[in-house]
Amino acid sequence: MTEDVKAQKFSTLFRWFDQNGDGLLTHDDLQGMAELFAGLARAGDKENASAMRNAFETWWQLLLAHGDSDGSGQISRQEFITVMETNVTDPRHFEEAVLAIADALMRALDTDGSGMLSQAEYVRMYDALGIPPVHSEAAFRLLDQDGDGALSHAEFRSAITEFYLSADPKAAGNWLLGPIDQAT
Ligand SMILES: [Ca+2]
Ligand SMILES: [Ca+2]
Ligand SMILES: [Ca+2]
Repeated sequence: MTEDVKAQKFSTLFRWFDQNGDGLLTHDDLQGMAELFAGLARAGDKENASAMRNAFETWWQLLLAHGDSDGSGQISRQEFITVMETNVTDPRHFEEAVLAIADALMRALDTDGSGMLSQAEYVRMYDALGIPPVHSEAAFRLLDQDGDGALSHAEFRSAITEFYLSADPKAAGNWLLGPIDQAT
């Protein structure tokens, strides 16, 4: 049963990444995601924008190299779930793809340069990335583990890591994208 939670989260992620909604992931979908993320960086913040673009490209190359089992150049939902579990969440790949995006995203969202994300800075991510904002306040409270009213870099990283690695249905990080899919 525990693996089901991860499959549900990766299924939710797949639906979000499939920008044109055709039920397959292609290079275009991942580039579309990269542009959504890069758009959160302030004008002139080339460093974080290009870090996010590069990390999405790395992610796509991992999907293609390890997940495209039928060699179609497209990744199906089942191929995505499998390659996420077996390969992308492998520590060395997780760092260069997923956490590289998380680190640049955190810096891009921290518009006042405080080193922490206020609720307003955090919530801005939802609209811009096309995540339904209805659960953003609840998510913020869950992810703010020490309850000081702001997300530290460590709290943000831990939320992302829990979303991808935890099989615990109650993990706070599961809330990153709102409620997870109930069926895969
Ligand atoms: Ca697609
Ligand atoms: Ca801040
Ligand atoms: Ca905090």
